[in-house]
Amino acid sequence: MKLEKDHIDEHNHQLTADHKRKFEFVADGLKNVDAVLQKLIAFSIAIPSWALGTGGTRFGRFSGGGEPRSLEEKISDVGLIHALNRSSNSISLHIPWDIPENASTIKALASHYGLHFDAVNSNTFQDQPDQELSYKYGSLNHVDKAVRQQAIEHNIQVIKYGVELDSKALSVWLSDGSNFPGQLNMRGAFERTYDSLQQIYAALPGDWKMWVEYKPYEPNFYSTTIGDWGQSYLLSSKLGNKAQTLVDLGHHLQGANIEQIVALLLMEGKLAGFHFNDSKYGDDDLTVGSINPYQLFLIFNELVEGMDARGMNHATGIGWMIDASHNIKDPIEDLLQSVEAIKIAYTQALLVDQVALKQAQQKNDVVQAQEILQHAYRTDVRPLVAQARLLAGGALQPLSLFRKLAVRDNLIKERGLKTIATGL
Ligand SMILES: [Mn+2]
Repeated sequence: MKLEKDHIDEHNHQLTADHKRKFEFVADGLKNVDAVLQKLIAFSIAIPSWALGTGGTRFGRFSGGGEPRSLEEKISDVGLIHALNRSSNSISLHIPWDIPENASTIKALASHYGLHFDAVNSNTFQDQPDQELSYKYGSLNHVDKAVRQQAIEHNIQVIKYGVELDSKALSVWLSDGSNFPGQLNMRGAFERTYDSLQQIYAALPGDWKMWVEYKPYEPNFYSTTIGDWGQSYLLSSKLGNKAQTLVDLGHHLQGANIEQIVALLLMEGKLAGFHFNDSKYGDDDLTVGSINPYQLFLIFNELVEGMDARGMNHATGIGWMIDASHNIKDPIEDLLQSVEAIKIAYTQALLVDQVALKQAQQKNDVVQAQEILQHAYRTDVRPLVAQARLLAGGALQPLSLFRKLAVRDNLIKERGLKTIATGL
């Protein structure tokens, strides 16, 4: 289904008076409104190809209907999201769930919707039907060289797919690890992983990056070979400048201070980017901002301050991607909510008075420092985000327009009720 410009214009027209009043109220108190709006217009978040279908639980999967049946339909769904919010201009592919059979056709289709391809993701955490050797006991850290070789070759194949699509990064997440003490020699597992990654790194084109993701547990429950940011940082440092650490918000033990991790990785030039989601207990992969929006704001505060300190472009300096998957929401509605939550947190961070905050820190004025942060966090910035979207040609209220146009019903009519998208 393609969204017509008339739909958006009519929707915006109906909401203009109310929006204008709210925007002027919040803009009135700000010094740098135009600069904030320009940054918001430039800021875009990649949509992963696996988030467009309803995700599964360990116990079952409940399709919502009208799910994309092919890569082409996934691109069409991202195109729809981008037309509504003008902030989702790229798609991140997972290989082999979404193999681009004909790269030039796929690229042309994406560009028809104003999209390009973000990082490509390899998969050595499950066996594919035609696969010779199993990853049951690991992939890049496997004790058998032949299994490692198979996993290395898969990653190199993923790079080749990415090159055809003009991607610029390979994202590597491994489930390698052990379920029980004694199962693995930890040092040996790390060294084998490093050796395998070196061979993949050698196959990266000159302008590419390797993003090394970490995760403390699940599916392995005793040790994960790249278990935390220190282990990822160690690998990416040993590998070289093209390797960086990828932070997935759900991949931390409870209570971890993610904003501090982010601040230090950024300081070292080793922050690859983000996989956004939210969680209460573990790697829950819930909608961004649904559980702990204050943490998201604090992370963005470190990002904005740290990127400005290094003279980095907020929009392009690191990778921004959603990595969520759940089973009860309409996937497109969920992604619209996620992008909105990210943009709200980013806007709030842009409003932090960094000069005053530094002065308060210098004077050890703890109370004032908290006031400054929370003043920004408690500002209702939604009219600013909406105004940026309006200027960029999007809908003032993407979610309500999606519902008003009965997009999902149309997709079900087109694709059927029992469709299931590839993915977990
Ligand atoms: Mn992730």
